[in-house]
Amino acid sequence: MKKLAALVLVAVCVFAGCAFAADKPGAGITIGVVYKQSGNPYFQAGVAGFQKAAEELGFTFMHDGPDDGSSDGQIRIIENYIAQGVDVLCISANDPASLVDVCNEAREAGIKVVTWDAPVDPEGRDLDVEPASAKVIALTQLDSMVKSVGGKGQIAILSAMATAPNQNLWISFMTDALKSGEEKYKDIEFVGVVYGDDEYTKSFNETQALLEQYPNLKGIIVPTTVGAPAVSKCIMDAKRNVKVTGLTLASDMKEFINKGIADETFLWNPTELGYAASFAAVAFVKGEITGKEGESYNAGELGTLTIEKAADGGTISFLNKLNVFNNETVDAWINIL
Ligand code: RAM
Repeated sequence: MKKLAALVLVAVCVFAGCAFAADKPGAGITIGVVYKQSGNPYFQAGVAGFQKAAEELGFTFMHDGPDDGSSDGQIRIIENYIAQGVDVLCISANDPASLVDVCNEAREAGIKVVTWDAPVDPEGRDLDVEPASAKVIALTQLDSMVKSVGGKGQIAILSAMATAPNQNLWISFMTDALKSGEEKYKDIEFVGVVYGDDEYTKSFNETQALLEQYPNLKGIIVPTTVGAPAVSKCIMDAKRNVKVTGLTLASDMKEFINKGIADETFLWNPTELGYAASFAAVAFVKGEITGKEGESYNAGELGTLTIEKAADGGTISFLNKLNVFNNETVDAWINIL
C-alpha cells in the first residue's frame, strides 16, 4: 500500500512538474547559442547564464563555437541551427560583416537574431545585448592605464581577432580619446595594436615582440580575457616594468594583480550577459518586443532592460555593470569569474 502511495505521489509530481514546465514563458522555445570560440572560459560563464535562464523560463538551448575562432566555423554552426529549426539565435560574432548573410537567411526562415557580447552588423540582427556602453568600457581601461603609468610614456594594445567587433569598437574609442588633445593624454604615446586572436600562445608571442620592439614600453591595455593572462605572464617572465590593464577574469589575474603587474582590471559578469540575452530572445519569440528603440523587456533578476539606439545604427540594450578587480576586490571575485 505504502509502495502504491509512493508511486502515485511520484506520478503526480512528474505530471505536475511537466505542467509547471509547460506553463513557463519560454516553454517550447529553442535557442541556438553561438560564441566566438570553444574552450574560452568567458563563454563557458556566458553559457551558465543561458542555463540559469533556461531553468527559470523553460526554454531549451544548444551552444557551440568554432575551435579556431573563425567566421566560417560560426557560419557552419548557424546553418546547422537553421536546419534544426531553432526559434532564435544568440550570437557573439567573430566578424560583424561576414555573418550578415547567414543571419538574414535565418531571419527569412522566421528565426530571430539576438547578438550578445560581440554584435553582427545592424542589417543582420534584431537586437544586440551588451554589458555597458562601448565608450565607458574603453575609457575605463584607458584612464586606468594612464593612471598606472603616471600619465606618461609609450603604451600599446593587445587585442583579440583583428575583425572582433567589440574589441574594435572599444579600441576606436580609446584611439579617438588619445587623439582628442585632452590634457591627461598629452604625454601618452600610443605605439599601436597587435592581435593575439584570443589564443594564449599567440598573445604571449605578440607581447614578446612588442617588448623587444619597444624597450621603453610602459603599458599594455588588453581588452580580452584570453589575452590578459598571456600578456601578464610574458611581462613577468621578461622581468619588465610594463603595466597591464584590461578586461579579464578575476581568477586569471589574481597572481598578476598581487604582484603589481596590473593595478586593476575590469569585467562585467558574462553569466549575467548570457542570462539577459536569453530573456531578450524569449521576449522576441513571444512577440513582446520587436527590437525597436524605446521598447523594454523583463530580464528576470536583472530587472527591466530598455532598448536604445546603438552607435552602429542598430539597436542595443545594456546591463550597465562593470566590476573592478584590484588588490582589495580580486579575492571576492575569483570564485565567480
Ligand atoms: C574575450 C572575448 C570576448 C570579450 C572578452 C572581454 O573572452 O574576446 O568577446 O568580450 O574577452
